[in-house]
Amino acid sequence: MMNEPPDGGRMIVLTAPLTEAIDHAGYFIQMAMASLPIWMEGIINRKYPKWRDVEYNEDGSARYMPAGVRLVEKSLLREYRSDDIVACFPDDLPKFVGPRTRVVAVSTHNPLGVTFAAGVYTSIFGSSKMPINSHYSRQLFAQIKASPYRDNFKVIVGGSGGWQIIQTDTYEELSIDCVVEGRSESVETLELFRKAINGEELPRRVEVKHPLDREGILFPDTRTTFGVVEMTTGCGRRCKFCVPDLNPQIDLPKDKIMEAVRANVRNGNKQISLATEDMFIWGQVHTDTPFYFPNREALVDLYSDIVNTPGVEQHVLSHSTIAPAVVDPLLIKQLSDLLLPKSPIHFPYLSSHPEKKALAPLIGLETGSVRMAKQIMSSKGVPFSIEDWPSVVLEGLRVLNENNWFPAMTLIVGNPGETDDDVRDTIDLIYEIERRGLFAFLIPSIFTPLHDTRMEKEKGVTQTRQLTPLQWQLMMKCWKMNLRPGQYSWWGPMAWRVGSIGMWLYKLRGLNGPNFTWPLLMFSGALSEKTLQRMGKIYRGKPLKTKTRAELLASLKPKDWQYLRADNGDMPTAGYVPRVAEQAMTASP
Ligand code: B12
Ligand code: SF4
Repeated sequence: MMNEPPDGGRMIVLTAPLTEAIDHAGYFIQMAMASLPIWMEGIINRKYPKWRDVEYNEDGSARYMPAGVRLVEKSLLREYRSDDIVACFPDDLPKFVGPRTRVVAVSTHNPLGVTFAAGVYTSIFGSSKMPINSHYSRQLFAQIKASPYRDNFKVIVGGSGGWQIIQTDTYEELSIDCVVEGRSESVETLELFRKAINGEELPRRVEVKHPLDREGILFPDTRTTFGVVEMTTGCGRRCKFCVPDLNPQIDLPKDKIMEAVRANVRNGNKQISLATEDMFIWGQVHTDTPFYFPNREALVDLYSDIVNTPGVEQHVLSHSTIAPAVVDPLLIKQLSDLLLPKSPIHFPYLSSHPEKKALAPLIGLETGSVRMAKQIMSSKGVPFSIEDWPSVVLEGLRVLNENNWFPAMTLIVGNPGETDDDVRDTIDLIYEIERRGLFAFLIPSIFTPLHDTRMEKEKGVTQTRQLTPLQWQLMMKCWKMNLRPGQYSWWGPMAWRVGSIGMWLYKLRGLNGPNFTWPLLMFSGALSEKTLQRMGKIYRGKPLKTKTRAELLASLKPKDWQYLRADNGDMPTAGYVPRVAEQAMTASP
């Protein structure tokens, strides 16, 4: 930061790490950069040579920024003039940070890569602390630290990854004055900016309140990265490890959502994605119907208006739960008819759509062990009993796959108290997915106690070397199954065999310990699973006998039957005696 900006800089400068701000190539590139270590950046560069080419407004400010930055901007505009505030990409900080600057505010999703999924893959590959995204986040903080005006301004950090700074106590190292936990709309956040502008000392950490109703949430009126527009906050299923569920359950008003969609399009965005923990609660929050019976008409109406907005060429789903697919398969079908034509995702070997399009929301599977599920997420499958979790997963996935939804499903490995039996139960479910020809992109991650959750103080597995052979096997089996659609070429399987064994010899053997060896051989396909089982080196899941959709519906409490839609079929009838939850398994093949 050598040259002084001609106007003395802006009073408030907002930014985010480059890797979190780019609006290029869709969600996957950012997820990959959160998980791959920096030494693998070349792969991203080769696949997406233009990923660093960002777009600008005329004044040099960022054409797009993550939705979090946009809301901080919007929140501040309630009190400050627009020419006092700018949102810019990291490389452009020298254009805007000057003697006038009093606050540099950074929004970050995952600055140090210590969250679930992201941490585990970098640690498998050897450098647990430096995913690509983390490298760029640190670079941003280093740039701010080196500013010649650093003594004149305060650095405030917020966003869903702020807790990582608190937990690792990296304030000094990264030159951060204050981390805000919570939303920018809150009056406490504004108060903090006021203090910073007055040059007052800031507390290290501030927890601010979440708005309790729809009216308290602001919407972006400029372009957001990937066209992210909030749809809901909170969730309601109360999983113990979950952060977003700690927020109040709110579904945001359609007119505001649509305004933000139009604002994105006006500013050149062709893609929209509604941010939510569970898209299916929208339209059913605080109504007379429990939120876990989706409001089909409202959802179809909302998504229809979004994809039919002139200028919206692409739409991607974010998060959802799986039980709604069992509750209302027709809703899934109707949404597919609407959303598939605008989906940028293609699964040539899986999709039955004429253009091979697919939908891929992120859904939590977490565990196949009912014992574990009861402990950590007893309401994950409501309205169904958690006893039926494996059935809900399999039936939900069947409905989704039939409609060309191929979700990314997360699994948590190494939950506190997880036994070999629990892992075996999860492996059983994964094999059952394979046996039934179902497909989900399975993303196992090592349990990470997230700040403020009800599992914050609990400890599971902390390093890949601590994983048991079964836990490794579960991870590698998931990855092996993920590669199925990519293995239809003659060279695919061979490349994997040679590649994985080479990688093991070169780097991974020492890092991940001996428990990793046989599961890796299983993953590579160098030895068949049957052979490995005969050698006693792996466990091949046993077939599961689970409930059908009709049996699942019949197991609901009769008072809930009124919320089922008859046009889906399988309606329970009075006098039906549901089977006892059948966890019985037949013998191993
Ligand atoms: C859309 C989304 C994505 C998208 C796009 C992200 C982007 N760059 O825009 C994609 C798919 C790429 C993505 C990727 C990942 N994501 Co994500 N993502 C989301 C999601 C659904 C919405 C985020 C969002 O934009 N919300 C709307 C905005 C307005 O909310 P916000 O950013 O939190 O901002 C508010 C406050 O935090 C605050 N605020 C924000 N910034 C600042 C700054 C200051 C200074 C202040 C004062 C306040 C403040 O004010 C805002 C409201 O007014 C959330 C879940 C959720 N509902 O939040 C998960 C979520 C944030 N993601 C999560 C995770 C784990 C990831 C990945 C690590 C997953 C993976 N393994 O690949 C990666 C990391 C990506 C990276 N670059 O490192 C976790 C975060 C966990 C954590 N950090 O502790 C969440 C909470 C999902 C979950 N249920 O667990 N994600
Ligand atoms: S279903 Fe997902 S978002 Fe909802 S509480 Fe559980 S983990 Fe959180």
